[in-house]
Amino acid sequence: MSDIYNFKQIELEAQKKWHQQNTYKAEIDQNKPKFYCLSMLPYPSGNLHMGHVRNYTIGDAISRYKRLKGFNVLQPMGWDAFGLPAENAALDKKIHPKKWTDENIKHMTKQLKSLGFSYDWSKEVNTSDVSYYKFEQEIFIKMFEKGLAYRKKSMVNWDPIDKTVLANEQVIDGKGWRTGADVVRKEIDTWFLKITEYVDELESGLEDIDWPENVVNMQKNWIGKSKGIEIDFKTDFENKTLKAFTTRPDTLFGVTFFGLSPQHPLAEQLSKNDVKLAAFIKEQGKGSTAESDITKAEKLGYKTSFNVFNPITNENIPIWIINYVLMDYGTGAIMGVPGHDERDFEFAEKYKIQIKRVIESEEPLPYSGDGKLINSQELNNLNVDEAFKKISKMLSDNHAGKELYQYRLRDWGVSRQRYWGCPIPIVYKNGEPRPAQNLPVELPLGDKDHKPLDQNEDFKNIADGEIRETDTFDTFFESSWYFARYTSADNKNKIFDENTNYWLPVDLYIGGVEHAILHLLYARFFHKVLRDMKLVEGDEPFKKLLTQGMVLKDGAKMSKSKGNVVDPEKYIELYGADSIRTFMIFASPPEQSLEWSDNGLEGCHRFLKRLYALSEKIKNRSEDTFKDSNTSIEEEIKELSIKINDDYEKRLNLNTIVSSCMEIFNKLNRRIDKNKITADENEFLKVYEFLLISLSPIAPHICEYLYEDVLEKNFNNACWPKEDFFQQKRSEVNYLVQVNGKVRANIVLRVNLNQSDVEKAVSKHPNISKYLEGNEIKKVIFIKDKLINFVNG
Ligand code: ANZ
Repeated sequence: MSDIYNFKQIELEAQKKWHQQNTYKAEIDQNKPKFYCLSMLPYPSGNLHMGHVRNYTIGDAISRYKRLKGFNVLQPMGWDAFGLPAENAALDKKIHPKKWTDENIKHMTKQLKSLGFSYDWSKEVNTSDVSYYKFEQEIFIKMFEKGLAYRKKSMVNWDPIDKTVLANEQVIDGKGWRTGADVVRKEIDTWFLKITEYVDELESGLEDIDWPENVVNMQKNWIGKSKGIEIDFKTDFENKTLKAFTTRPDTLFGVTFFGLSPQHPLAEQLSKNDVKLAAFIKEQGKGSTAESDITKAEKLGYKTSFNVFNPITNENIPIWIINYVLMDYGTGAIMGVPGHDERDFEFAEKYKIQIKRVIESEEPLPYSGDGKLINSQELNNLNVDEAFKKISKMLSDNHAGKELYQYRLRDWGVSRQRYWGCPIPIVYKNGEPRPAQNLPVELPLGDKDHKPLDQNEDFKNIADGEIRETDTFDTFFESSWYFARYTSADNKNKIFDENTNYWLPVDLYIGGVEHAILHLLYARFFHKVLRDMKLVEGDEPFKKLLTQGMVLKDGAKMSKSKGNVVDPEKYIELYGADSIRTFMIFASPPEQSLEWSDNGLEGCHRFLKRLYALSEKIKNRSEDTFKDSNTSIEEEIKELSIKINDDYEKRLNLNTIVSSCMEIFNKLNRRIDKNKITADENEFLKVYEFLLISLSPIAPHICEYLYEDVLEKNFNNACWPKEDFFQQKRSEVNYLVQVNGKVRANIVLRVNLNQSDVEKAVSKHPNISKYLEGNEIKKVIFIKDKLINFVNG
C-alpha cells in the first residue's frame, strides 16, 4: 500500500473489480433468504443532486449490510425517463427529447458508478425505451379489456395560439407559458383508470405494511373513507326524490335547508325556467375547480321555490343551489345543518336561515362534538353514536336511506396531450375505441417528430379510416410498475418471469416523502391489478418504507430554484466517494433532514485518512510489534459492537453506526505508540476486522481495499460476525449440580472449565459431598458451563 490515502485509485480499482467480477448480479438462490432493496428511480434531468446521493447511499448501505448478513440481495437502478423537461429542452436547446434524455442517462450513470453503488446493472430500465413501454401497453390493453380503463370527458387547459393542451405547470397566472395567451378551459375525452374499484383494498391494505405513520395517514386522508348514510328526501318538484349523503344523520332534526351543487342535474333543470338561477349557475362555473379553493371561497347560494320534506317529521325544507356543494362527492346534495356544521353555519348566517341546536353542549354553535341529543323527538337523550344507529334503523325500515361508505378518491386520469410519453395503444374506427393490433405502438422518433402526436398526421392516420389515439400516458404510469419489471428486466421477451415471484415484494423501499400519496398509491393499485391478472403474487408491493429527509443548505431545501445546489461531482473529485457517502450517513438519521456542510465532509475525509494511516501501521507490523496488555480490547469494544449490530438490524440508525466506528477506531489507535501496539495481536486484528466490516456498507471502497491488503483475505468471503460475537463475555457461569437427577446445589465457577475440574470443584461443596460420600459414582453427565449430574447407587 502507498503511504498516502489515494482514494481515487482505490475507488477506481474497486469499481473496476466489481464490474469485472459481476459482484452485484442478482440471481435466484434458494439457499439464502432474499432481500429486495429499492430506491426510487431518478428522472434523468442531467445531473445527480445531493438528494439522490443521500437516497442511494442509504439504500446501498443497507443492501451491502444485508449481503454481509447472508442475504441474496437485489438492488436495481433505472430511469423514469418520459416527461415534460425533455420536451422543453427540445424547444429551448433544439435537441431531440430522446437525444437529450439518452445523453443525460449516460452522464448520470457515470456519476452513479463513481459513487460505488452496488447495483445489478443488468436489470437497468429506461422507461422511455420501447423495450420497457411495450409491456406497459400490454398492461393497459388488459386493463381496457377488463373495464379498468375507460374514456370520460374532462377539463383541460387550452392554449388558443399554440393550439395545444397545457399541463398545469405551464399555465402561469392564467396565461400560456410560451405564448402568453389567455388559457381557456376546454372539455375533451380523456382516459381514466378505475382505481376506485380497488379503493377498499387500498384502504385496508395499509394495515399490513410497515410504513411510517405519517405516510399511512396521508394515504388514508387521500382515500378519504367516511361512513355515513344516503338519505332520500321527497320533493314538491315533479314528485322527484333527492338523495343526500351525510356522516351525521343524528342531526336530521336540525336540518333547516337543503343544498344542491350548481352542476346537479336538477339545478340545471330548474334553471330552464329561471333566468336568474341560470345566471347564478353560469357564474359558479368560472374559477378553479379544485376542492380546496371551493371550500375557501365565499359561500354563495340561490334559493329556489321548491322544497324537500324531512323524511321523519315531513317538515318543509327549502332547496338552495349552493356553491360549496361539490358535484363529484356523495350525491352532489347536502342536508344543511347550520347548528353543527361550520360551512352550513356560515351560509345560514349570511342568508338568515334558522340555526337549530340538536346536540347539547356548553360550547357555542356551530358545535361538531359529541353530546346528548335535544329537540330531536325520539332521539332525545341519546348520544351521537346511539342516535346514528337508531336513525339509521328508522330510515332503512322506512326505505328512506341506507348506510354506506363514501370515498374521496377519484379515478385516475392518465391522458396527457404531450409528445414525450408512452403512446396510448388505442385506435378508433368510427369513433369507437379498440386495442391497437400490432404492439408496440412506437413513439415516432424522427428529427421533426417532437410535437404533440395530435399534430403528427403520419402517426395519426392509419389505413381504412382508422385513426390512432394521440394521447400519451401520464408519466406516473411508468413508475407504477417499474419495481416489478426490474426483477425480470433482462428478459426481453416476457414482461415477468420466475425471477418476479422470487424477488417480490420489495423488502425495503427508500425515497422522498413527496411521493407519499400519488406514486405510492398508484403503485399499490397497479400491484393489485397485476395480481388479479395473475402476473404477480401477493397483495402489497412494498413491505417496508423508509422516507429519507431532505438535504438542506443554510437551512433551506437544496434546489435549483433557490440557487443553493451543491454539485456532487466536484466533491467526489476532491474527497472521494467514500467520504461523501460517510458524510451523508453520518450527518443525520436517515429520516431527518440533513444540513450540507463542507466542514462535515472534510471531517469524514479526515477520519478515513486516519483509518488508512492506522492500517498502514498494522500492515507493517512485525513479530515484536505487539506487547502484552492487561486489558482486553475485544471487551472494550463489546458494547459498541452490540450497538452497531442493533443499529443496522433494528433501528436503521445509520448515523450512529459511523460514530460507533469512529469510537472503535479511537480505541485501536490509542493502543499504538510509535511502532508498538499494546494489545493481544489476535484480539487487536479481530477488532480491526470488525471495524472494516461494519464500516464497509457505508465506505465500501476503502474498507474492502484494507480488508484485502492488510488482513490478506478475500472480501467476497467476508461476513457479518455470528450472534455470539455480540454477546458480552462471561467470566463466570452458574452450574446446576445434580445427584441422581435432583438439583442439590447451584455453584458459580469460572467459565470454560473441563469436566474433571468441575467434578473436583463441586464435589468439595458440603451439599454435594454428603450425597457422594460412601457411594460409588456410576456415571457423570456433563454439559459444559451449565450442568453436572452424578449418578450413583
Ligand atoms: C349533515 C351534517 C351535519 C354534515 C353535521 C356534517 C356535519 P366527509 O366527512 O368528508 O365525508 N357533504 C356531503 N356531500 C357533500 C358534497 N357533495 N359537497 C360538499 N359537502 C358535502 O363529509 C361528509 C359531510 O360533508 C356530510 O355530512 C355533508 O354534511 C357534507 F353536523 O351532512 B354532513
